[in-house]
Amino acid sequence: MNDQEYMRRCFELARRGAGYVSPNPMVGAVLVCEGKIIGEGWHKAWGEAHAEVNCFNAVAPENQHLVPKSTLYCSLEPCSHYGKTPPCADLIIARQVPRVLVSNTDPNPLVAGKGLARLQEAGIAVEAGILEQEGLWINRFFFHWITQKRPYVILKWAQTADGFLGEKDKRTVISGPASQRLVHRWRAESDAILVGAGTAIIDDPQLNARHYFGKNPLRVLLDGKGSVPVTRHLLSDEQPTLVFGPERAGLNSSKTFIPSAEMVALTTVLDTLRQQNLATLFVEGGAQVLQQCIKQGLWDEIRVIKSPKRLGGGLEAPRIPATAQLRESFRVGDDEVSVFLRNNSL
Ligand code: AOF
Ligand code: ZN
Repeated sequence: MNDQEYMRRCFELARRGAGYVSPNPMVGAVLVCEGKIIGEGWHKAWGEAHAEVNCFNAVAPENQHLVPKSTLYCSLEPCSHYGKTPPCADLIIARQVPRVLVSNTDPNPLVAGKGLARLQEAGIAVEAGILEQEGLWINRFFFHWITQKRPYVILKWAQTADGFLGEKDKRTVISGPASQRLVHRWRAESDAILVGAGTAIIDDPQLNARHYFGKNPLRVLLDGKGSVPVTRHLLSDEQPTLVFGPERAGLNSSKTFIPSAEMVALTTVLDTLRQQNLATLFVEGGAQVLQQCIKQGLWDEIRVIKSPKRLGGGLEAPRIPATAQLRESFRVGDDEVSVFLRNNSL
């Protein structure tokens, strides 16, 4: 295997942390001695050990003597700061690894090149930029979080082939069962999920990841007028919901209210989420909330599921902004999924 292939392995391992590490990056590490992988690790959950630590810990006792002859591949620059764990750069130096290859440097101001510098000062051969674009893509939420200091906003909707979200004032099933699974994966990989009052009333969604695996995102409801009946899932079940709107009596303690204007300001929502370290927001509707996000430029990615069904009328789907860049398009069952990006440097 060559350097790129080992780095791809780091990315695969890193992805295992999806949904669990935010707002930290997903990071994978692989230790290679004479063409053989002797250790692999990844950052498994926020606040827990970094990828490098897990990688060293995975080396079998009989291979420990090989560590000072190995190359460490790491999808992100090893850290140099005391955070919730000690600096990985110090561990790498202590374990006498002679060579370290990374994909991305860490934009976190606490690290930002200092990790690589420390390794070099200790005489370690260092190379950065291996599959850099892939690394930036995989960790786009993290890079956005560090540089923009607000959650990465993903808009999602399902529409018919003739451009409708559904019939007016009626729950309409548009996408197929395979797309539903994909949506639940997207939910599991998001920190928070947002809907407006109309969707909560008409669709009564649960907004959890029950058809996939992994954690459920924090549900966020815009209910400035307090019009959502307390019998709806978002207000009545056991899962937490953050509600922007007037407090309602008699609900269980998993519901939190934030007083707001009748027309809840999206910037206030994003600010509140940022303060709670929630780095990704998945917006599932309805039409009005999606339109507002687009109008105010508060989006980073749009995921559209297009079904072959036709409705001939109803609630119109939002228009994709002219500046959006199509990143990928693929079929899921009978549906077509398209992913658009705002930032075309990715
Ligand atoms: C690494 N390896 O696997 C990760 C790194 O609060 P802490 O101590 O967990 O530090 C979090 C920061 O460390 C995070 O913002 C990012 O800069 C870096 N993440 N670094 O060497 C890892 N996850
Ligand atoms: Zn670290």
